[in-house]
Amino acid sequence: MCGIVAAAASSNIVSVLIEGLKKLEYRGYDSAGLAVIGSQQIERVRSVGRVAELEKGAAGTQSSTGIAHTRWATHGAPCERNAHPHVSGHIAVVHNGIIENHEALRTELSAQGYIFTSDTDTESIAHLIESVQKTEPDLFKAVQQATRRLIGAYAIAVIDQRHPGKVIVAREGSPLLLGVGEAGHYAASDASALLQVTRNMVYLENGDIAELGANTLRIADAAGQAVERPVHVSELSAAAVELGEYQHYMQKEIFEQPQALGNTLEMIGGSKSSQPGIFGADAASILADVDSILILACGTSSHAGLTARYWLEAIAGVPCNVEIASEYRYRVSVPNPRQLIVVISQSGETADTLAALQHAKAKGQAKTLAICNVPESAIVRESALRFITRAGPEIGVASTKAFTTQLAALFLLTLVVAKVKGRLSEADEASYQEQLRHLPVAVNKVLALEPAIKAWAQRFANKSDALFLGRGRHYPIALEGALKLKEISYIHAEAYPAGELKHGPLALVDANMPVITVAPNDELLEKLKSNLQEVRARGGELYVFADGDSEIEGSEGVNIIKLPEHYGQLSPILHVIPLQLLSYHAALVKGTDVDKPRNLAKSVTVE
Ligand code: HGA
Repeated sequence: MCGIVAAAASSNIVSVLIEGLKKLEYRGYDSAGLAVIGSQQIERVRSVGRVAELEKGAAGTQSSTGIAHTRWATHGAPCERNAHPHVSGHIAVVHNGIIENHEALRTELSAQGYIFTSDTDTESIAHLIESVQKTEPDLFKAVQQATRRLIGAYAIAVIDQRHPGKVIVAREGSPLLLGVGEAGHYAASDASALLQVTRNMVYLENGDIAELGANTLRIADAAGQAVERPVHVSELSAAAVELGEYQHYMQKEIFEQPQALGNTLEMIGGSKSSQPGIFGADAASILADVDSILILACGTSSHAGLTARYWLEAIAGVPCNVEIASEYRYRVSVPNPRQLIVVISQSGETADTLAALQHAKAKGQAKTLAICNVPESAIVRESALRFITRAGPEIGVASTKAFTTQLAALFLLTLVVAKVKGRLSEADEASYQEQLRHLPVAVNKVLALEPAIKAWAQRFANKSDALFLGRGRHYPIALEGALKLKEISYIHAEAYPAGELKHGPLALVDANMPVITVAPNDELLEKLKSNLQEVRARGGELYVFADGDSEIEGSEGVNIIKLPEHYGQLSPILHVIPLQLLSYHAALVKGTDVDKPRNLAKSVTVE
């Protein structure tokens, strides 16, 4: 999604803006632009495509004050005319979010004589601020007044040629944080863009407006009162967002999974592993009274939720439902104050998941838990309980290590709920803990299967469709495998519970349809084998991921890779890894942009 970088400093900031945008590239974008206070007038450079293009166009531009943007189009095609910043008179604006009343504003401002040169909702913000300035020349106050008229979500940064040395930023719904550096003040959509200049970050609240100068910073809250927001020292390591020896972030992140899981499980160690306190100080009392669980999430995170449903009902004996956040937030549902709402999001800024959380709370559901990879994110701040996965920054758009660490967190939740409810025997607890501790080693062994998986990928990368099958707690893993393949290789893929095959999808099976099957050695394997026969009987080519101790052998049309260990309840965490590698290698064969697949964005901060 869109990325914002802004700076007001004592020396030239153009390279800071460009470097910042490069760090935000992972969010996904289609065009980029920047505007700076020039010697005579605002100087603006925009380009379609990569930030590297913008960098060329901005060569020679110098200023100590400026704003920059990577755009992921929501209103108006991705083209230079629609790229941000948008200019009105002396001012320039960049924006992340959606202004829902932009049509009404466009009509009103056009009637005042403003000429719109883009199709974006954002341009109405620029003209609105300019129009307010006719009666309110103070830029800070003008932005304050203008934002009160905006309906929707926004993070904006504004400069005005008549107020050199100042950047005004504001946020409502969309992410924006400030950096307090030695030589200036900065703003960005996430901390990775600002690590080049400072580790001191200030997180803005919804409704906040801030004025950044080289040596000054002031913030007003939604009510217009001056406020101090605490400075956090970011623990993000600059190296964590570098590619290092890898060709792609997705590849790096797949191979970081043993470490990410180790880090996520590190704080648990020993007998404390099933203690409620790992979810927050109030977890014991909140969980004791819980009678059911509702998991709300989008995309890959929803697949983590679907897997956890099998664990929560089988191990903890608590009824669990999983719902797509964008569905839940708009449907009439029956609130249950004793239900635990679990929201899952890598970034913690996913617009639909955040809105679903707020919707649940507004309906009186106060028992909320966030599972998230970003400690300071909105979803974490707004939940009663929290578990921070320690996957480290995930840059590839297709989620990998965030997913497996979410699964680890959800398994811990299962153990804690089971224990609070008196449904976890000491022996089971000890055995699950042992499996968790061993998980990084087990994942490493699965990663070692890469050469065989790569060979498979070469064979079916030229197919246009693929079917994924799984059963039980591995059905969501089949869903995740299909999603990964779609996202980065653009091969159409669908996942079904294997038992559903004969209820429809079998009609699609022929020699051109690879059928990828997640087939661990669990209680459903024999049933699954029958489903595989149904595929073979129709000439379908099977690619089966089994376990080392399974009695299942390869034959004509049946390709088998065996995972070294059979991992019981935690097996979904291992079985998703070959599917990640399969999509990655299929995408490499197809030559797609693995880390930034077309049309997609990383932090989905718009609805
Ligand atoms: N609505 C604006 C900004 C889009 C955005 O925030 N994407 O993440 C536009 O379409 O330009």
